[in-house]
Amino acid sequence: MKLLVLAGLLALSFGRHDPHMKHGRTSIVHLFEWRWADIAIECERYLAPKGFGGIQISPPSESIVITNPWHPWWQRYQPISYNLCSRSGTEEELKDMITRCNNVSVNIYVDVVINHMCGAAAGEGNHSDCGTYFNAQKKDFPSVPYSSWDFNDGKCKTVSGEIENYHDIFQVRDCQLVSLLDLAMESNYVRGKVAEYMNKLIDMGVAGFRVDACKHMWPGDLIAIYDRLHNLNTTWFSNGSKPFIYQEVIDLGGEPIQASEYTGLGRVTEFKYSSKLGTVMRKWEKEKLCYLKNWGEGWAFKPSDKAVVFVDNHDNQRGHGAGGAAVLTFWDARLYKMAMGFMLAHPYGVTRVMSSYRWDRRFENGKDQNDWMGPPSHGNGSTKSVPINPDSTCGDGWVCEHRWRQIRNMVIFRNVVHGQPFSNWWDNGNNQIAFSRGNRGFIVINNNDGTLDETLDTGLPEGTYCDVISGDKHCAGCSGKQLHVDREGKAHFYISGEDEDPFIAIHIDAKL
Ligand code: AAO
Repeated sequence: MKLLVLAGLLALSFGRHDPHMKHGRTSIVHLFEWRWADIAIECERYLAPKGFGGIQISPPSESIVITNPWHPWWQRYQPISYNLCSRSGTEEELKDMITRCNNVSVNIYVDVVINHMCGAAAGEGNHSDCGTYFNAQKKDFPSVPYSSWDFNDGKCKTVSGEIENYHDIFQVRDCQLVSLLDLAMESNYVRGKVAEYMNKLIDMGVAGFRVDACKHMWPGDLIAIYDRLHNLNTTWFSNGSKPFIYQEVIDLGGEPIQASEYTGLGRVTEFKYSSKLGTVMRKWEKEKLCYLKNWGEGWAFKPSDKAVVFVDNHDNQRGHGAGGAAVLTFWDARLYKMAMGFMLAHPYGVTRVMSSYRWDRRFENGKDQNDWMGPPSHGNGSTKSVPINPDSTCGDGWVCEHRWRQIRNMVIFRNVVHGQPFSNWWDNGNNQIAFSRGNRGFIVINNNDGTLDETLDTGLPEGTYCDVISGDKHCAGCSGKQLHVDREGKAHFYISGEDEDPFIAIHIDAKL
């Protein structure tokens, strides 16, 4: 009996590790700062046809509005109410977007900011997305409502009231993260309010959550909240489905709080993946691609079924959070595409693709002075919509990495090889590697300066294949390189070290 109860409990919590993606889709795209109306149409015209499984959306809760600096992106990490009213749009628009994306089987995962409200110095008034009144000095958020009772101050033992030392687990959980008003999660009332907010989103049809700043909340408090969450809406999800939970816990080692404290509750964001992959691709710290042979748990990452992985995220692409200078972003397009190619071909983790906007980077003393800049905006600070160019890229400062051919086609590759084993590894002892995913896909990467000129075991059935990095398969043939796999599964690959994209990927659905 006891065993049965335990098995039941395990099954319950395991449910939160499942992203519930449909039709064998496998990847999330983070449409950072996109408006709901743009996301809705992107689901229908692009994400569903190209096989994206879900979207991480920016926090939908009403936040403070900051004008100095001018509407920084990070104002959205300072909620002042749980009204679904933000610079991405209204509750109606959010609802319409969730419905339309679900109708084409693209899941929505919501970035929820529940650890804190706005900064302690935010003042008083109605400088919020939708004009809701709050008073940060008095810790008064009447629209939730929260009052001074609902914050942690009594528990925090630092003089400043802020986290001063990440080696003290009590400070990290009970004090303010960068002076953000820290909610008292052990309070039944606060737990109830947070769960109410998340349940409203679940009932609207979202598939799960990216939970912000989990390191700063006690795992026990989080369990108490997750246990109150509804099952997913049965209009789109099977009966009894638990919301997918992935928790932002930055664990690069060296701190007492470890991501493993949270992996029983849901998945965690594996930051080592981002920082190490950048280091390897840049060949820093004597790293080489050939060392990627045991990538994953072999690199001291969390178990694959507990991790969400990414090459960069909205913080570390601009020097916030953690990962350091090694992190690759769209600014380093050549290496970035290779890193994305590797990530999407490799079986480890649930993959998240970043979709960014450009900003005016200005480095002084090694720091980007404009790391605060918000999304492309009109003069009044409202976010611009995303225009699509005739060549299917995005305009007006939106980067849309997810629409880059090399990345989009590797998202499809990952779906095609889903569930297939990592096999046929080859390397040259240096920065040239190749591997297959069972008998469905094969990738070759040349990060040496010299040429790769090799005949390799692909594991694929005989035939001619279209390289989905240099082109696309279409009805008339292939717009990129063509590769011939012989009866033994061998094919010859030639990749110059000077190629704009020095890698090749072929899969069974790109067989000509
Ligand atoms: C803004 C202003 C602040 C102001 C505040 C309140 O910038 O000056 O005090 O408003 O008025 C975002 C922005 C913040 C912004 C905030 C609110 O990034 O700049 O503050 O919105 O508007 C920690 C947390 C992690 C957090 C990360 C940024 O653990 O949860 O800081 N990420 C999330 C979001 C993020 C958001 C928030 C949380 C807040 O993704 O967008 O902030 O909602 C160490 C620790 C990490 C810690 C970092 C940075 O990392 O381990 O836990 O992350 O420090 O403090 C090596 C180490 C690595 C270390 C790193 C940096 O790499 O290996 O462990 O160095 O020292």
